[in-house]
Amino acid sequence: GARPWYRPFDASTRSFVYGLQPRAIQGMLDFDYSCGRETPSVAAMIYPFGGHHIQKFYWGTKETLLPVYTSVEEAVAKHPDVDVVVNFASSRSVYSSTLDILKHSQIKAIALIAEGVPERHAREILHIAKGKGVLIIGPATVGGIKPGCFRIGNSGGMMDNIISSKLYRPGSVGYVSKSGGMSNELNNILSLYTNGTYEGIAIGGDRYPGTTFIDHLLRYETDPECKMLVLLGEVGGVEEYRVIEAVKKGQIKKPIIAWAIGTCAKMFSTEVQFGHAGSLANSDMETADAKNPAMRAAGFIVPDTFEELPDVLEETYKQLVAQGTIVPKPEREPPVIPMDYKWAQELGLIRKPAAFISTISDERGQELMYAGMRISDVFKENIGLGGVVSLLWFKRRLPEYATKFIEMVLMLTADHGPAVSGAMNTIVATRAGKDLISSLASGLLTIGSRFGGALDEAAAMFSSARDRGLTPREFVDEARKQNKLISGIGHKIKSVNNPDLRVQLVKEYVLKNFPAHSLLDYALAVEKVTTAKKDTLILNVDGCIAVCFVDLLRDCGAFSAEEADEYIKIGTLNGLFVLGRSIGFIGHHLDQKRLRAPLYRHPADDIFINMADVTQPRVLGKMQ
Ligand code: Q5B
Repeated sequence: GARPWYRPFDASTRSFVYGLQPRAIQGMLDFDYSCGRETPSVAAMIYPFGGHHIQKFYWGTKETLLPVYTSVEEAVAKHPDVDVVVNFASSRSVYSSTLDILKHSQIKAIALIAEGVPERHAREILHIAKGKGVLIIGPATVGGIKPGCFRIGNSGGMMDNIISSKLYRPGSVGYVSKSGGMSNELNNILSLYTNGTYEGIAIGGDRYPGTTFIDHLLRYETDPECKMLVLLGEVGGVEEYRVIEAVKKGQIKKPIIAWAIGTCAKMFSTEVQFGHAGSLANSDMETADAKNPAMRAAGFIVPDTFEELPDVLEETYKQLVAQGTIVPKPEREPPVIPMDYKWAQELGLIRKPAAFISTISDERGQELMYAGMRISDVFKENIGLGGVVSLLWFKRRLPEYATKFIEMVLMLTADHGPAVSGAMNTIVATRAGKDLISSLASGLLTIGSRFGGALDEAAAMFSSARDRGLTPREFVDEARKQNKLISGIGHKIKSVNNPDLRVQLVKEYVLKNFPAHSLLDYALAVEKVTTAKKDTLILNVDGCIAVCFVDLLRDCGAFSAEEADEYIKIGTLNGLFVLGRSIGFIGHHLDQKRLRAPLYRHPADDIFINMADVTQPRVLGKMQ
C-alpha cells in the first residue's frame, strides 16, 4: 500500500536509478544487504542510450541482474512497485528527464543529483512536483539516507563508513543538512552520542532546492518513530527562519538541536561564499552569526560552538531515554559486507595463486617490455626483427650474427611459389571466399613433417646420430633399417643438379659467420651419402636451417647445453618456418583477392575415381 506522506522511504522502498551509475547502484545494493533487506532497493536502471540490456551486480556474496530500460514509460510499466527515482542525469538533461518522470503518478519521490541545474529549471520542476505531491530532493545533493531502509545513491559514503556509523539499522534522530559531507560527519557523531540516525536528508547547496529544511523536519515531526530533530544549517539563505517560525507556532514540538555553519565568515574582511551556490549571505540575517542566536531564542537547542554539538546531542538523547521517549533497541552484530576482490587485493588482505604464469612480455607499466627490454630501446638499439624474435622466443639478446641469421631464415622461407601444398591450400581457401585469417590458417595447418615442418625432427635426428658417434653412413643405414625417412633430407624438385639456392645462401652465411658449425658439417656428410643414392636426397631447406640452428644454440655462448636441448625438444625450430611462410601465405591470399579469383573446383579428370577399389572393405551379407 501507499506509504504515509511523512515516510517516503521504508524497508520495502524500490527505486529506479536514472543514468548508468554502476558504482552508485552497487553501493545502494551493499547498503540494502547490510540492512538485511530481502530485495534490492534498486529495481532497474533507465538509460535512453545503448538499448535495452541487463547488468550484473553483487547481492551479498552472490550476483543479481538488473534490467536497463531505455524509457521511463517502459520501466514504470514493468515495475509497478517502484515509487522513487534517483536521477543522476547531468545538468543538461536533468530537466527533460525529470519532467518525463513526473508524468508517471506512480513516482512519489525524486532525488536530483546534478549540480549546476539552471535555477529556472529547478523552480519549474519544483512547481510541477508540488502540484502532483511529489517529493523532490536536490538538485546538487547526494540525496539522503534512511538507515535500515534506503540509501539514495552515494549518500553515507563508503561501506566502512556506513557500518561504523551503524546506518544498517535505524536510530531515533532525524536530521537535515545541506551537504553530503556534513551528513557523513553527522551520521558519525549521531552514532557515537545517540542511538543514531533515523533519517538524514542533504537538501543540496543550490539557492532553490526542491525541498528545504522545513519540509523534512515537518515529516520527522509527524513520524512517530523519529524522536529528536537536528538542523545543520549554514550561512546564506533564510530557510532556517522558516523552521524558527514552525517552532514558534508549535508545529515542531520535538526537541530540535541546531547549528548554522559559517560563524567563521566574519573573520574574513570580504564577503564569504562557502562551497554552495546558496551559501552566500546577502544580508546580516543570512549570516550564521544571526541564525544561531535566533534559533536559540526560539527554543532550539543550540550549542555555543560547533565543537559542543556532540555534548548537546548526548544530553538531549539521554533525557529522551530517561523520559522513556526513546527505548534503545539491543544492538545487532554489524553485518559483514563482502569486500570486492579488487579492493581486498589492493589492501593486501588476500592472496590467490595465479592461474597463469608468463615470463616474456609485460604491458602493465608505462612502457611495453619484451623480455625486460623497453619497446623504445628495441628501436633505439635497432635490434631488428631477429632481435625481437630472440627476446620473445629465447628471452635474451643474441649476438648480431645470430639475429641476422634469424632474419635471413624468415626472409628465405617467406615463400616458395604457389605450388607448394601450404600455398595451394591458402589459395583454395581464399577462392572459396574465406577471409585472411582463415586462409592463412588453412595454409599454416598444412605445415607438417613432410612440408615445412621437418625442422625439429631434423634437428633431433641429426644431433642424436652425431652425439651417439654414428658415422654418416651408419646414420643413413640405421634410418633405412628402421624404415624411417631422414627429416631434412629430400626435395620434390630440388636436387644435386638443380640445387636449392636458399640452402646455398644459408650454408655460406653459417660457414662465414658462425663460431662453430659441426652439425652442419655432419649433415653435409650425410647428404653426400644420400645423394649418392638419389640426387633429390639433398639436405633441404628445413634440414639445413635446423642443423645450423642447433649449431647456433650449442655454440653461440648464449645457451647452456640443457637449454639448447630443451629448445629443440619443445618445438622451437618449426616456428621459424611457420613465421616466415606466413608472410608468403598472406601474400597469396591478397593476390587471389586482387585477382578476384573465383571458386576453385579441381577437374574431375585429374582425379582417378574407382568405386571398386580393392582396398575398400566389402559389406557382406544382408544389409541392415
Ligand atoms: N627418400 C621431401 O619426397 C619429400 C627420404 C628418403 C631417406 C629421406 C621427402 C621427405 C623428409 C621430410 C622433409 C621437408 C616429401 C622438405 C619443404 C619446404 C619446401 C617445399 C617445396 C618449401 C620429398 C623417393 C625415394 C624413396 C624414399 C627416399 C625420400 N626422402 N630416404 N630419407 N628423407 N623428406 N621435408 O620427392 O627406394 O625409391 O623407395 O619426406 O625433410 O617442405 O619447395 O616443395 O620451401 O616450400 O616425393 O622446400 O624427401 O620422394 O617420397 O617419392 O621418395 O627417396 O624412401 O626411396 P619425394 P619420395 P625408394 S622441404
